[in-house]
Amino acid sequence: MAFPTPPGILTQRDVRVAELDQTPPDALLRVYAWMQLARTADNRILDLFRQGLVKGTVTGGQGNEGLVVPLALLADKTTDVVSFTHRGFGGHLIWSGHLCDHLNQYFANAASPTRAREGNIHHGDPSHRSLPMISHLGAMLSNVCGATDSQRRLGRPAVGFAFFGDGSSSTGDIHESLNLASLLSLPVLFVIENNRYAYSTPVSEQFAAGTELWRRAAGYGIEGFALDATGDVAATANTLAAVIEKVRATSRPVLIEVHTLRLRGHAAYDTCDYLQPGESDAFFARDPLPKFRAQLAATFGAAPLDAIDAELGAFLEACVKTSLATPRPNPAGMEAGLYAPPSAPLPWIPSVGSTIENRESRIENLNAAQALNAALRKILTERPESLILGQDIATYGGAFKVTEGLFADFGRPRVFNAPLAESSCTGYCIGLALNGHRPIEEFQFADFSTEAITQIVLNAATMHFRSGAACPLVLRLPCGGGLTFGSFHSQELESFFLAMPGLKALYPSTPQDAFNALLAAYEDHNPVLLFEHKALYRRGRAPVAWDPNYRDVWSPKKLRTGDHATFVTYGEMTYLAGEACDYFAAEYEKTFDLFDLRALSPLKLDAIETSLARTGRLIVLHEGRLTHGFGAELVARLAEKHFDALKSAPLRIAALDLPVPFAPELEAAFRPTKEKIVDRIAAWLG
Ligand SMILES: Cc1ncc(C[n+]2csc(CCOP(=O)(O)OP(=O)(O)O)c2C)c(N)n1
Ligand SMILES: [Mg+2]
Repeated sequence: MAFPTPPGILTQRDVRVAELDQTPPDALLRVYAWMQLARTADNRILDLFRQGLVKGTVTGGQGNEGLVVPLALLADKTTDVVSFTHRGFGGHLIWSGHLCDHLNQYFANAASPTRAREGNIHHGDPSHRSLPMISHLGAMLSNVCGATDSQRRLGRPAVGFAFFGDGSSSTGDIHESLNLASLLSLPVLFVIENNRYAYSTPVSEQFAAGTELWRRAAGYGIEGFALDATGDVAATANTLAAVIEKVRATSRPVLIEVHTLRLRGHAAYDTCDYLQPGESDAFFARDPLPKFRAQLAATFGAAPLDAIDAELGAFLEACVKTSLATPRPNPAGMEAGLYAPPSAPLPWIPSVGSTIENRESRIENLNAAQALNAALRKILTERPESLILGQDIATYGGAFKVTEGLFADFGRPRVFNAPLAESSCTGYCIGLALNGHRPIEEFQFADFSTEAITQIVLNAATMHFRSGAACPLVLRLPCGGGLTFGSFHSQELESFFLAMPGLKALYPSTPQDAFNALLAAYEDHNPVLLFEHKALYRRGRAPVAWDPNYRDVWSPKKLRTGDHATFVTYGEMTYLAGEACDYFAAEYEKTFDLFDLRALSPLKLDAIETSLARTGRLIVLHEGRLTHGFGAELVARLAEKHFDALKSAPLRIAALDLPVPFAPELEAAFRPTKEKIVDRIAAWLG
């Protein structure tokens, strides 16, 4: 459907600093027009919500235009990075797209930029570096850090704009992101939209240490200051222009606390009964828009402003009409949209290494840690968009020495130590990935990935579904027990993560599969969890060769052939399962089809199904806990489909439903061991 032609004044989306000082200051009319459009459109959306035509939560930006509009006009939309908050409608209008695009988002219709899969103001335009927000406040800051760094790594003089409210300033991600930006010297302008409320809670109930939030900047070694965006718009624009240029020139982050307003309460449904008598009137008295209009009328006369208002009003109504007439969304294709489309194989040099000397398909005798190291080295050598980060991975080579030597050979900024900030580091990786880099993040232990749960399962994993943008990340997760590391360094988290949609997951069990899995995960356009069992890192060496079929690691591998049952496992358990198979072949003359699953998401069960249809018996073994464990899904899927072929109830062998206990005797009782596996299967065989 054709969109109405915008009024001429909206064809310009930029204001240059020099324009602010011109006489007469024509650029200020442009600032006014965008502020007025943002205000009237926000008000119109509120009306449409009340009419039942807009669903969800309508959190208007009325009162925040004095900040967001000048800033968005001053930003370099061809280079800079932004993530607006739920008060940033005016910024969205300026950054990219047509008013109809943004209204389509609110109407959640077929033309919505999120394909109606996300609502309210949770859209952006990743291809123009406007990063779509998730509800979880604080989460977007590190994404802005990553995408801005990505721009700088590509040689573009970008500035990132990371907005957050006074309420959001209490989240842990804010601290992590400010520290990370300072540490990495990222040119990000952190903007606190302090409207003195978080929903109904005033700042006095949010902070004990006063409300001069900008003073926190000193704690991060960065500049900070306060700014009132409810006063003179031109003065605000001048201050913003200066700080933007400073950040651009110095590549140092700055924190500004902007005093702003939330004229219509938190959201359309807000009763506002927590406000003091007269407080709302006082907000409206500080509203910058009428003051700005009066100031411009004094310079230009009322006529040009009246003309702008009339044109904008007509345009807004025409856009509402167009968007309302756009068809409702169609659920067809929704499931296919979960993942980014398949990637073409990268043009890898066909060898384990990448140097001129070893370009033939040489076979190396490596343990799994060395195989992963070789794959990382290959990726860093051949793929300029790659970088790796994690705690202690640089000089030290990582807790398990998987990254040994890489820092020495590739240096910063390709290989660097991350601070203990899993959430912001993962968010930073998301930002990098959205801008074309392909980061590989090592978690020191898989257990610590719970610190980044929002970024992994709600942000990265949902990215393609809701925004259409690819988010290629590899998250390396040293997992598993048996090493007397206790509850917080031994867990198997696959079913925990994979209960959420949008993640891929590989769990290699051999050095060759580890090498292949890292290449396959790296070139995938989606976030991929790479589970690396710690006990397998040094379990023994095996030949690792260049394997042109490295992508086969996305399918199960048949390890043994037999008749009596189909035995499915993965990770370290493949070795115990193999020993159990030997035992039953020798002692019971019973043989099993044994499969190493390798890919936990997406599941490709065809070969296993064919086997099950033949054997009629299913054994599933995994190291993680039984209840809600990965085996529950496998058994359910396979039994649902092949119920008629089953000759007996499937057998699930897993860990006890307990935290991982510490002492070796207790851990042995907790985990599947060869003896327990044999006993369970023997009892099952009857
Ligand atoms: C982490 C998180 N906790 C709770 C919420 C629910 N919530 C949505 S908006 C909001 C208030 C946010 O206040 P502030 O950051 O000051 O932004 P404002 O709405 O005032 O612009 C809350 C509590 C959320 N979105 N994210
Ligand atoms: Mg607030």
